[in-house]
Amino acid sequence: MRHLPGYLDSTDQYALAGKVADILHHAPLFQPFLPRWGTPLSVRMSNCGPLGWVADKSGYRYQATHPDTGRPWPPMPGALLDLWEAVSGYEAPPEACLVNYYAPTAKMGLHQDRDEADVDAPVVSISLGDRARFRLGGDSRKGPTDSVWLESGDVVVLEGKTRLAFHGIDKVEPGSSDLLGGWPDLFPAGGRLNLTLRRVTVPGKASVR
Ligand SMILES: O=C(O)CCC(=O)C(=O)O
Ligand SMILES: [Mn+2]
Repeated sequence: MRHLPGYLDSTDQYALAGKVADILHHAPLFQPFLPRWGTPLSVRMSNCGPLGWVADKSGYRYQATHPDTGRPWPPMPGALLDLWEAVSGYEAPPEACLVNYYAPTAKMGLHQDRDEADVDAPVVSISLGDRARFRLGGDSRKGPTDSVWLESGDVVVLEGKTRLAFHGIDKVEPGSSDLLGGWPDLFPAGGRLNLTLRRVTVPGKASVR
């Protein structure tokens, strides 16, 4: 994977966190559930862009509307489209930006990002707020893994051999950043945001899956 430490400086991080706060005021964090077991994930989510990723008892999928409010997702901020253009090397714009919010005790188990029809496009993700330990494995759940700490402002690109690699978040280090303290109504406990930009459909083809 490509890790770009400190890609966003503190001014850009603050501006982007403000855009995310606007998004969350229109499209509040929802509680995703593991489809087969119905257990809640510890991360809460929202999205912006034409499509959003959701997880509930009927499965994982992309859809154009918020699962609780039924409203379309807010548009993707221009800063995210620009960032994608600068780092993805991909011909077409992203269609979904998943907003993950990690409260201090949240984590994300090892998984692959593979609900996209287009797996040639990279996945680009941006970290804001508390640092977190990101784990990257190979193309099977059992293989060896490696880990790296992601700090606020870091960008990660999953591309090539790592596009479908297993990955997850082991833990967040509470209190390691004060960025989200700027929005106490949304993030009273601080924590971490991760924005994951994805191309969902193959350019020129209509279907989501
Ligand atoms: O929080 C992260 O850095 C990773 C998030 C992730 O893997 C996902 O949303 O699919
Ligand atoms: Mn992922």
